[in-house]
Amino acid sequence: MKITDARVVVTSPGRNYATLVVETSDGLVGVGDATLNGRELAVATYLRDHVCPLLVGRDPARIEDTWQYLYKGAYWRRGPVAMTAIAAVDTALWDIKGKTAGLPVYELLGGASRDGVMVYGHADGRDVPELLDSVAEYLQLGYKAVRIQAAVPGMAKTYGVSTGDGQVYEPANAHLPEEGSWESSTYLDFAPTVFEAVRERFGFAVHLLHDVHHRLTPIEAARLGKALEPYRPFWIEDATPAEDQSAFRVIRAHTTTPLAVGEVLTSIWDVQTLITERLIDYVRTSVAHTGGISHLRKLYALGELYGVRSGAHGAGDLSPVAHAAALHLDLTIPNFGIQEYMGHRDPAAEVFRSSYTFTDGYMHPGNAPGLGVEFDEAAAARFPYQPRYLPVNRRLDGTVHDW
Ligand code: EZ4
Ligand code: CO
Repeated sequence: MKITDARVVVTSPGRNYATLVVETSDGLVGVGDATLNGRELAVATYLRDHVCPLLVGRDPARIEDTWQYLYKGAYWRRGPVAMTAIAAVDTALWDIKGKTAGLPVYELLGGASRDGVMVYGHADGRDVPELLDSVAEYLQLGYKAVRIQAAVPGMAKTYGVSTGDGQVYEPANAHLPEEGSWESSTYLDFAPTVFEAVRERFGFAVHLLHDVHHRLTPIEAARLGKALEPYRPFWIEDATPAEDQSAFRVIRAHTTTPLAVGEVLTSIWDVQTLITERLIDYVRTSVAHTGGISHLRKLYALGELYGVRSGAHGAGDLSPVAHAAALHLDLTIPNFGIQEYMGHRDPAAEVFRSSYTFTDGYMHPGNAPGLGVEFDEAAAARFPYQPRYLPVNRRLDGTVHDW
C-alpha cells in the first residue's frame, strides 16, 4: 500500500480547523488535526509546501519511520508549527493503520486500561453566583470534574469567562487581537474566595480545576498554591509561563497543591526537567501539538517512570479528530489522569462526524476502525476559513502581559 494523496483542508465550522487528509492506494482515508489556533495557515503551508510532497509514494504502515523522517529530516527542531504538522501526519497514519486492521486505534496501542476516560468541563461566570450556576449545570450533566473560572473584579475581561450569554470565553478577532486586562495582586486575593464559594455550595466530592493561564511569577504561584490548599484543587494549571521549567522548583518547594503545565509545549524535551525532577503532577501536552500519538505516547511513558499523569489539553480549538485521538491514547496508558473536554460548537458536527461518546462524566472513543471520525470535505467547503487572532493581555498600566 502507498500514500497516493495528502492534502490540507482549512475550514471554519464555528471556529477554524486545519485537517490533513491522507489517501492510500487501497482506497483508505486517514485524517489528522493540524490546527494551531490563531496561526492556522502557518501549519497548513508547512504541510502543503514541505511535507505533503514527501508523503506521496510512502508506505502508510511505517508510522515511526515517517515520524523520524519528518522530524530529523527537517534539521530544524521542535516548535509548534513543525510539531503540529508532524502530529497531523502521525495521527492520520494511525487512523489508516486502524482501518487496515479493522480495529479502533486504542486496540493497536495495547487495548483499554480502563472503562472510560474521565473528562472535565469548563464552568465560568461573570461573577461568583453565575459560576455556581454554571458548575451546577456540569454536575447535572454527570461531570465528575469541573474547571472553575470567574471574572476578576475590576478587570475589563478575564481569561476563561464568556463575555455574554451563549458567547465563547475566548474572543477571537478578525483584524486586531482583542485586549484583556490583568493585575496579579487583585487576582491573588480573589481566586481563593472563588474556591471557597464553590466548595461551600458543592462540597468536596467534585474535582475542581483552575487555569491560571501563565500569569504569575513563581513566588506568586507558590502563594496561590498555598492559599488554595484548604479547597483541595485537582490541579492549578499553567501557574507560570510554561517555557521556564525551573520556575516549578520554586512553586513545588512551597505547596502541595497539584500542578499541571504544558499545553503550549511541543515535545518530550520540553518537559524533561519537569518530569524527571517530579516538578509537576499532570502534563498538559496534546496529540495535536506534541507530535501526534507516537510522540505523546513516549512522553507519557517517561511520565509513568516519575509518577506524572496525563491531563491533555482538549480545548475547542483542537478539532474532533484530535479529541478522538486523545481518547484512544487516554484509554490505554497506565498513568492516565484526566482529559479536558470543551466540546465543539455547531456546525462542527456537520464537518466532523465522530463516534466518541460521553456517559456520566466519562468518554469513550468508540469501536469504529481507526480513530472513528469521518471528515466531510463537501461540508467543510461550506465554511471557509476566517482570519482570527487570539487576545493579547495588558496590565492596568498598559504593559503587555502573558495571555
Ligand atoms: O487558551 O486552547 O486549558 N485550556 C486553555 C485554552 C487555550 C486555548 C488556546 O488556543 O488554556 O483555552
Ligand atoms: Co489551559
